[in-house]
Amino acid sequence: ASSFDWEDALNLDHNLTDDERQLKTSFRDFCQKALMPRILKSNRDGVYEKEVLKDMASMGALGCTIGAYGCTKVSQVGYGLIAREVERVDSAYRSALSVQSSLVMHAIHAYGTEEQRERYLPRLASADLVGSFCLTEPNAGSDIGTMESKAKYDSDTKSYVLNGAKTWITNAPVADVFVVWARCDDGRVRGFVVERGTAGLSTAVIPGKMSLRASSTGSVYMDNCVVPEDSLLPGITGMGGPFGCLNHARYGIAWGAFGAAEECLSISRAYCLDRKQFGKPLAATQLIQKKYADMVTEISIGLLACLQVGRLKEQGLAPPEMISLIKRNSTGKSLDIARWARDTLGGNGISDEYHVIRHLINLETVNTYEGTHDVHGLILGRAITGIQAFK
Ligand code: TGC
Ligand code: FAD
Repeated sequence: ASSFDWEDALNLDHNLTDDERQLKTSFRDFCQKALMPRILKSNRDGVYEKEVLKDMASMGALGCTIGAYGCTKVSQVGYGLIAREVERVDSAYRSALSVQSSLVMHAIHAYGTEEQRERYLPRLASADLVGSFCLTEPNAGSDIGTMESKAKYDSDTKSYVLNGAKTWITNAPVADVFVVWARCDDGRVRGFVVERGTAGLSTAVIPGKMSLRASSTGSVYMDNCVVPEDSLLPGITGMGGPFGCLNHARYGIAWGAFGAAEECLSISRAYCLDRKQFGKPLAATQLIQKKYADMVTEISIGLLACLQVGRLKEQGLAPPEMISLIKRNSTGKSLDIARWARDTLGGNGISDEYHVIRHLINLETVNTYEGTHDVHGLILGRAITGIQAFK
């Protein structure tokens, strides 16, 4: 016989391996002890702390599905569980994990040469290097296939000349290594690994960011930036390159967003059990209880969907549309849950001391980046009808 656990309403734990359960517990412990005490000040001051990535590296979290070049090996579900625990603290910290692991390390591991892997992966795994993934441009956001950045090959010097601008790039102001996507002379998009200090490469902070404040976000400018030809990631040509990385990162975000939602539920529940109005705890009112029923329902169903996609991904059976489905569902539902939870805290709900407003504002970004909620809807719409409605 088993009893109902509101924190795991559909018993997701039952479907995890012993290793995954252990991983989840050790990461929850680590995140609460090492990361949680930092976040209030980092978010308030809008400061990215490099130590956070170092701490995650010490836990073997960076590039943790690679299993070589100094990286540990966990299952796809294990990676999702880590993302969930990190985002329970803050989406900015999960962003740091996603960019380093799923976007930068994955690109180098999947598309790079042996020399590139050996040169970069161990130092990215240890956080001695910070990476960034440079895809979005001022004139190409959702419609990223229209990117304008150019890479011109110069056969005399065996180098590429990069020109263009990237914007809204996580880690850009602090990164050592930039995975840059640009269009070559043949009109095809290719990836390049560019190191900070390369002449013609510069970065700038995007000021005034109200969301994901503990993450450093900026622009990258390439002005006749010359890189040797061995900076090219030779293993992929075309938009399948960046999208292949996005498949991994979007999958991790799907797990992570519910970590933030679970934290909002947990804070709200504790608050409303304690807070009395009209002679009884708020948690004793029907309206509040209905909100909790909705939150627990969405979180538990949504996480089971992540688990299903994770298991299929481990077997190479998760097409991009499945990942769009869970990325869209998790981020949209988590944003709703954070809004409901914030409401239950009344005035205190807008104070960062109670954390819910921070998660809520962060989730606005999470619902937008790596493909907006509506763009993933259109990807699914195309798969359902056979008609693309983007253009
Ligand atoms: P479409 O015709 O659909 O595809 C062009 C080529 O790409 C291939 N492809 C994929 N390959 C692998 N995985 C996927 N998910 C793929 N999606 C498409 C496709 O097969 C095709 O290949 P080929 O060889 O036939 O040329 O392209 P489209 O221009 O119609 O695309 C439309 C749309 C909307 C689906 C796409 O542009 C899109 O997904 N837009 C969203 C942009 C986006 O997600 N940007 C993310 C930027 S990175 C970021 O946000 C990081 S945040 C990090 C953090 O802090 O956590
Ligand atoms: P737009 O594409 O201009 O979209 C604006 C609105 O129009 C959205 O609601 C969208 O859904 C809607 N829309 C667009 N097209 C259609 C259509 N055909 N039909 C109906 N509606 C449509 N990018 C990177 O490359 N690397 C990073 O590390 C990175 N980090 C980020 C960090 C943060 C904090 C943020 C906010 C963004 C980051 N991004 C990054 C960029 C992010 O991926 C883009 O913001 C996102 O893809 C949306 O692009 P856009 O902002 O240009 O919006």
